[in-house]
Amino acid sequence: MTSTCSYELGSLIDAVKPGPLYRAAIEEVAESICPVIENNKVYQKARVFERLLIPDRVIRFRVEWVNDAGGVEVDFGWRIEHTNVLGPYKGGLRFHPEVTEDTLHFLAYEQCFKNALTGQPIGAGKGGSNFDPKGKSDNEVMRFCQAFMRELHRHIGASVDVPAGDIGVGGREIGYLYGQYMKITKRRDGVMTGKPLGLGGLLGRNEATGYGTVTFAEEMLKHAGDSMDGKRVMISGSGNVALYAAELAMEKGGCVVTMSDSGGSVSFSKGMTSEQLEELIEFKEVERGRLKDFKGKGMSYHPEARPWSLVDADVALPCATQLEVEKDDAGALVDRGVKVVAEGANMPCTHQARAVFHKKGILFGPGKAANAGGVATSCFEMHQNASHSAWTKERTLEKLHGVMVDIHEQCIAQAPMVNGVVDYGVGADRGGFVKLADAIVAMGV
Ligand code: NDP
Ligand code: 2IT
Repeated sequence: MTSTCSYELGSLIDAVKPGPLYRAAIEEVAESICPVIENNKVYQKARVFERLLIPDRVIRFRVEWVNDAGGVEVDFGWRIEHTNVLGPYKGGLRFHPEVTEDTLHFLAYEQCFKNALTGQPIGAGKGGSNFDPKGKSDNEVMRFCQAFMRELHRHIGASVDVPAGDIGVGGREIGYLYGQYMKITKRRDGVMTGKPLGLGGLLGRNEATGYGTVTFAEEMLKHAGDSMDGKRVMISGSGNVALYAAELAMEKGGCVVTMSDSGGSVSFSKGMTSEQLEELIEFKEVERGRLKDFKGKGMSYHPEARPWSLVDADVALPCATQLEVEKDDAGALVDRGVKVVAEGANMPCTHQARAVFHKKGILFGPGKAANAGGVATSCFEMHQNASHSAWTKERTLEKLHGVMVDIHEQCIAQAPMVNGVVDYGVGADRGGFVKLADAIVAMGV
């Protein structure tokens, strides 16, 4: 890929020795932005690409806590503060047994470009732990979160570093984390976003990522002279992003035909009804159940299956995790009739899957653009907290809509056409990069 770039990026990437996920994220961006750097001596002189490869700092710590049986548990904790050139470090925390430093490096890097695209004053970071909340009691989750914050509180601040949720970290976890922060520091300054409403959370933040993804997909459809109305929509995941993507897709006249979790997928022969979605939200958010135990009319459960080959669809929204759409899955999506893919998750489609979409003329909305509504709305929560005010849900959702339309426009402005379709992947990378690069140049060395 970088072999065609006259500005030598390949060896710079090798020097950083990224893990496989971080390497995939870097290489994708490098390919997109190479022409921008080649044509800009100022960026070359300031070495902006290199300066974005190495995070400002990586904080790694031990999290020790006591389980319900009285045993001592020990986990890793991380916070990667990637760049604060555009604003305070900003990005979620992920609690999942497969989390490694490589996972968080890739997520923090993606966050740089995504946050830049939002047009909000936010830098980029990511954190988390290999702790697995699944199967843990509420008290165990609380004790883990308190232990995590015992160290994290030293590093964060409302204008320094503002964490939020991600996989395995929702309102419950943010409540425990922020509660512990308040106890230790006696501050209630909104240092985390995605907070429960009583702790200063924002109406609409819960919905924001999924709603934003659907809004982005709809903008892609509109640009191609179409709409969401009547479309069959395949969704993966059944967590925060997936559930609210389903809600807005249905509100816009779409017919949701699949959902999934790490155990398998469900398909809906005539589309999920709004009653079923309401039950699923309760089942997942409150009862914390598994999809295999979620039963309903017109539903089939497919153990250990991804959704992509199960049913015909027009639109696919991967909203679970990274690398969940591989080359063969992309082929299956094409065979099933999908014309638009928008990533609710971070990097769910592999490079090879993206190549299939490009070759087949499928419209592809990368996560950096399509799921940016979550972090943009987090920034609204920061505004709300800093101004000691209370926003209405309508105000939040209206502003979220504006941000997503604007990101779509930025992508269009920067994107080349490939096989007659807009290359949103390149558009998003270039749009985010130029903002970061200009700020890095302005900052000096
Ligand atoms: P949740 O923890 O709420 O939900 C995650 C969903 O994905 C669950 O259904 C989970 O199933 C499934 N999942 C997780 N890991 C795997 C896996 N290895 N294989 C198959 N399924 C899996 O997380 P979110 O909805 O918040 O996050 C989903 C994605 O969206 C992530 O990529 C995240 O980085 C991204 N994102 C989230 C934002 C947010 O605001 N929350 C903002 C922007 C992006 P199970 O319960 O069985 O594990
Ligand atoms: O990947 C993401 O953008 C998130 N998990 C949300 C980050 C945030 O700070 O709201």
